[in-house]
Amino acid sequence: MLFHRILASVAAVAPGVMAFLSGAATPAFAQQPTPWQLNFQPAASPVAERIHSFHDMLLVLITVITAFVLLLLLYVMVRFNAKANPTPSRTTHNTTIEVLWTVVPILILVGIAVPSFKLLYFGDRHPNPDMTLKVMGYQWYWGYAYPDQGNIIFESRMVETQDLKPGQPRLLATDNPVVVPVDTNIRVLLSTDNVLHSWAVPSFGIKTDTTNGRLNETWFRATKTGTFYGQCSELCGVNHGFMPVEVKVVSKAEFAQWVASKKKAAALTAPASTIELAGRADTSARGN
Ligand SMILES: [Cu+2]
Repeated sequence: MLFHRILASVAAVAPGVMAFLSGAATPAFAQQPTPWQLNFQPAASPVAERIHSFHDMLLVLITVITAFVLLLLLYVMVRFNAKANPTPSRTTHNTTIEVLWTVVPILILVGIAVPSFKLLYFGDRHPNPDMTLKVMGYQWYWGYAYPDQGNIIFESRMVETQDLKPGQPRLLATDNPVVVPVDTNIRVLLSTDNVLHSWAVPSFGIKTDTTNGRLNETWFRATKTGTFYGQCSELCGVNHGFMPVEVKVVSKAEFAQWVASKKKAAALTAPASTIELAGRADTSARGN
C-alpha cells in the first residue's frame, strides 16, 4: 500500500522533473516561482549567492550525518539482534565514546555557526551603499521612496487578476514596480505605519520585516537585469497574500531616464528632509 503511494507520488512528480531537466518549464532566467520548481529561485545578488552555497554545504553535511546514523542502525540490527548475539553485553558506560558523541556534534555545530554568522553579518548591511531605497509596508500594499533621487515616492499595488496584461504573473505583478539600477549597492530601509509586514525578494536573498516604530535595514546588489518578484512574508492580515513585490532591475542609463521621467511627472522638488520616511536620521537605522 505504502509502496503504491510512493509510486503514485513519483509518477505525479516525474513530468515536472522531466520538464525541469529538459528546460521546458524554466525560462532563460526565472525570477519568480515556476511549476514543479525544486530548488531556490536563481540568485541575483551576492547575499542570495552566499545563502545558496551555505544551503548546499548544509545539505551535504546533513546527508553525510543521516547516512552515518542509518548505517549504524542497520549494523546494530544485523549484528546485535537476538539471533546473531544471544548473550547481550552488560556494558553501561564507556567514557571514550561518551566524550566523542558529545564533542563531535559540538564541533560540527561550531563549524556551521562560523559561516552562518559571517553570512548573517554580510547580509545585514553594506558599509558603502551607492543609494537608498525606502520601503513602507501598508495594509495591504507597499510604498517606496528614493531619497537620493529627489524624493520620488509612490505606492505599489497588486494588479487584479482580471486586469492582468499578457506576461504579467497572477498575484505577483504590480501597478508600480520598484525600479533599481543593476550593479549598484542599494541600502534598503524598511518600516510600516501599521502591522508587521516583511519585504521579501527570494532572488536577492532578502526577507526583512517592516516593524512599526523602527527602521530596519538590509541591502542588495542586483547582478542581472530583469524583473524580480517577491511577496509580503509576514502574516499581516486579510490581504496578506495580495501585496506582492515587483522589482525591475535596469541598466544605470535606463534608471537615470526613469528617475527623470518620474520627477517630471510628479514635479517633486522638496528636499529629502521633508518626507516622512527620509526625515528619520540614518543613524537610527539600527533601531535599537
Ligand atoms: Cu504584509
